[in-house]
Amino acid sequence: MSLHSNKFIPLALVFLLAISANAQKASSKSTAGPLPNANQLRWQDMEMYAFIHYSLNTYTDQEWGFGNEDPKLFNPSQLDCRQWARVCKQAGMRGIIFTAKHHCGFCMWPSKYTEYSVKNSPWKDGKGDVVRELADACREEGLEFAVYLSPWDRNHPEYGRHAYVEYFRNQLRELLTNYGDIFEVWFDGANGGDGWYGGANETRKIDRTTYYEWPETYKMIRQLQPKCLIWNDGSDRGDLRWVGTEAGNVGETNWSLLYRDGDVPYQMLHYGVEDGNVWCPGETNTSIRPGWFYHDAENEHVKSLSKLMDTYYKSVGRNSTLLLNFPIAPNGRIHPNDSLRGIAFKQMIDEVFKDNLADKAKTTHKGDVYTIDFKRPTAFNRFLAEEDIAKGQRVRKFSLEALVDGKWQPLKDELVDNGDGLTTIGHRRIICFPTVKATKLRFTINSYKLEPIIKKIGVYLAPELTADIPNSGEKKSSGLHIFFGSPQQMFIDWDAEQTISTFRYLPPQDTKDGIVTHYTLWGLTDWNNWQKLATGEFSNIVNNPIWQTIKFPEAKVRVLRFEADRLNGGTRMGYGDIEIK
Ligand code: FUL
Repeated sequence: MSLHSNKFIPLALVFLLAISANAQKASSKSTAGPLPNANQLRWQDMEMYAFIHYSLNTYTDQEWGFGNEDPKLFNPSQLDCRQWARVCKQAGMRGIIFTAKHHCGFCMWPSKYTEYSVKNSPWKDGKGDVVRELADACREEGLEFAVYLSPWDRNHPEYGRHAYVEYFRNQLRELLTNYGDIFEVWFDGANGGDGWYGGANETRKIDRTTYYEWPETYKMIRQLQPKCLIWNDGSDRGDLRWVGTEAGNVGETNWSLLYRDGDVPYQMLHYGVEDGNVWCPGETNTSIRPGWFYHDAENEHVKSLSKLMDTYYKSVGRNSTLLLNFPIAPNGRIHPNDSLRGIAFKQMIDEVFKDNLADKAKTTHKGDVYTIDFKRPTAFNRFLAEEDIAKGQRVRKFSLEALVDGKWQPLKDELVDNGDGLTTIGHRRIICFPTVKATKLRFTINSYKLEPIIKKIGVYLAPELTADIPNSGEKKSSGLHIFFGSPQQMFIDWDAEQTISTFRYLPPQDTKDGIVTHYTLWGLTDWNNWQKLATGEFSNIVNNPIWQTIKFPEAKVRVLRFEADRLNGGTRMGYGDIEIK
């Protein structure tokens, strides 16, 4: 029973329950709950691995292709999978998950089940196979290899009917049979509805819970690759779960458990469930730059080192793994801005954790209290603890105190907004706080499901990282004159005619209502004739609410009208910022 969830328990009873809970912490009947299997344990130890997004989108400057893009666009001049593997390795990644097929349906290997693949591209005269080259490069670099195969396929004529499910399974069989060991399969749940679908050009929605016949597909995966982990976004329970956001963080409370059945709303994805009946740990996925695919316009927006470190603490440091995306540029290589930042990221992790101050101190352990005695005042700002998760995830709550000038001071996690953030440990928990100079550190486990088994304790002094500003380059549109003609029409007017060719939209950052998913942009010079400048969709804007860029042929306008043809939710268009160039 959770004391917090029931507002109607009389106060006296709350008090009694609290006393008995405190006295016992874990009752004799408690269990640790479900345990991880060998695959999940091995996966958790990988800690960081890379995503690579590369497809026709790379050549059309899109995040989601419609399914009718020409395979001839795929003709990289310097495609080099070894460069990708080397960069990922130096960035501390232990494996690579590759977009073998994204939502547009274009296959990066010459599948025998479709013509929509590299075999009809000019690259290597149609004889190339990117999946093969990357699988080989990973093996050479000692990295594990995995595939992303989008269930939603905007190219396939049969999408939405049973025949497509057979096709999808055939493709998966090719990937799981011909490319050696695959450590994970990634089945993205996105389905925006509309697509080319072999020329039908229509909207096809499916029932995520039944359409793909996952149990049958899972059986095939287990047979072909018994060590492969299944990632499936909220549908039939796989071995791993999404954490509900692509921003690169999981909840500070992060249980590796879910309920076997039923829907998985954001709260469960982000925090797991304490009394879940199946082990389903969270994998934190995010990109090293705003989008998943490469866009020239984002070259100066590669995430800063402090942002990447923040992501590390909020993923690996919160009982999760980090799946960090590196997009491939049109020339077929990882852009130098991304590779340099990735390598600096790994160096910074090594720097922070190179010297465990607890190793030189004396640690005593009495009951649920660990005391680390440094003997003399010692500066530190990071605390790390690991549970032996093979025996389950047990710790609910702990506290940390530093002995400074003879007084015990409580420490809290500075990366959380509410409370002290000292909840759940699991595979690894890292707590960040401002530097203290203390002679002792006290770590007390206040509440647990079953007697905790702590495998490791670490205390570190991380260097200050103040030089870079996360999200630099994001400006406020204070100079623009914006007004709404109706709830879904934004007007921007200038005193004098402007020559423009780019419109940028930052969706609202604090809500998913009002996010524009489909738009039309109009320009006006004379108050009479509206000229259509652009129309389209903002792909993946709901899960990844980043700046969206619309480019159009140069136009002279006095007034611009930005219309929401579709909103994600709500009735009013929302925005975080607008930029026009
Ligand atoms: C999303 C997809 O729609 C994006 O395009 C990207 O592949 C990301 C990793 O998952 O949901």
